[in-house]
Amino acid sequence: MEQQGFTLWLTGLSCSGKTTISQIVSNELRARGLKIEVLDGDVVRTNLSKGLGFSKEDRDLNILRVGFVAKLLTRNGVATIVAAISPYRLVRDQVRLDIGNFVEVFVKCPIEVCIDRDVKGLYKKALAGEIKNYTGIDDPYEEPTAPEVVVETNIETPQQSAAIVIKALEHLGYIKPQGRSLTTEVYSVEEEEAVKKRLEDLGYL
Ligand code: ADX
Repeated sequence: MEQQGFTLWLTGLSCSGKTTISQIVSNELRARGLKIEVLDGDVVRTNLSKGLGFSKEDRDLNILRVGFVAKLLTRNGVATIVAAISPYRLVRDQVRLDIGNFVEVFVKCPIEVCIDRDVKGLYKKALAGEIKNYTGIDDPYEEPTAPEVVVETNIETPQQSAAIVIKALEHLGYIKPQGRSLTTEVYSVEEEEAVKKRLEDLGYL
């Protein structure tokens, strides 16, 4: 059977864990033999969206461009993973409609934890007023109202969050269920229980 394309869209604050989860998920899907492309905000902004800033207009334009590419890939059977803050609900819903096979993942993490992580030191600059319009500081983030998946990266390990995403894709019928994950199968009994509990909460078990 030919692979069905879909777009897995990870939205969430900066430092919430979108890139980390997208890497684990893409490795797992690749290991299962799927064709994969990852469109990561940080990378896209160095080429496809080079020159765009962080006003609402520029962010929406960025998301529409990424959405357009994701649509082309999706209709050609590629498992497409997008990792972008995508803070505005309306444009996220617009690309959802346009793409069709769309799985929205809310990568949820309290802003305090994101500030604590501050991988690139940009929150520090934003809090010092050196960067303006930083998402979560002085710029909005509109949480999804009906995402297909929610992962909580302040209480789950990246492996657990990735496992929840994979299970959701299986549940939604985009990928074939597989007894054992090839790359996410590294957690303990306690972690396995936590994943199971989350999937039950999501209504997937
Ligand atoms: S989006 O809002 O248009 O979806 P995107 O995911 O592409 O954002 O880019 C976010 C990345 O840009 C962050 O990871 C961060 O490194 C960097 N960045 C620079 N300025 C800002 C800002 N004002 N707000 C958010 N992220 C910023």
